Amino acid sequence: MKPVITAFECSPDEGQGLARDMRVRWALEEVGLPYEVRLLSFKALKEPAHRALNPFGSIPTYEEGGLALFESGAIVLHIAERNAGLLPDEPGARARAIMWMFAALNTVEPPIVEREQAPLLEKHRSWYEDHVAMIEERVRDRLGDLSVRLGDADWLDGAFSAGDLMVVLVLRRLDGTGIVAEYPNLAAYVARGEARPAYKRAFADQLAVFTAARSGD
Ligand code: GTB
Repeated sequence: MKPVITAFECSPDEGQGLARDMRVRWALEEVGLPYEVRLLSFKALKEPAHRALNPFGSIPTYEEGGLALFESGAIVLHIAERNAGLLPDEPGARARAIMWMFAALNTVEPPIVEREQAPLLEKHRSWYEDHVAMIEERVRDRLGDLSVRLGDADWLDGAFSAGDLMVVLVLRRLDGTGIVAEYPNLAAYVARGEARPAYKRAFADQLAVFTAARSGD
């Protein structure tokens, strides 16, 4: 039986692949696991049927037989642990790949999400410009450190892993800000991720959902 994931029926990112179902789609494509997608409206997200799967009423979720998971990081880790292609076999390298997944979600992503949300929540405030500048400094701190660690390597720790998948997609959330371009090795790293055939398939699939929703408007 194919796993079933959930995604927005009409994503607010207009198919740019910035919503978190992209992480799960890309992971499933990397390991070659066919899957189905259940599309949800914003209203359906908050209904009891979906909250039974995810108490926070958000996407993505993942169902496989009797197992139901939420949290994109937990879902990608589950996929990566059970299928070859996203985690090295050698125990130390495997632990480090998982460490990079956590670094993406717990260390790199938080100021990026804050940067993303500031215009939506605070634009009318007198201190808005100063606050955005302060958040962007925190984002640059993280990217500067990441850039130094990556150096001229292709991936963060040897072969491409679930850690790179997470870091690439977290950095993509800065699209449109110009900040990643300030670190040419990180910009090239993101481009390498986007060039992977599995990424392209995942991106095309989520874009097709948005395009179909638009054409039905
Ligand atoms: N920590 C959870 C995870 O990693 O799975 C976070 C899940 C989450 O926030 N999901 C969002 C959601 O369902 C979608 S991805 N939000 C609806 C709700 O909670 O009511 C976040 C997202 C949304 C839109 C854009 N965008 O338009 O660019 C980017 C990212």
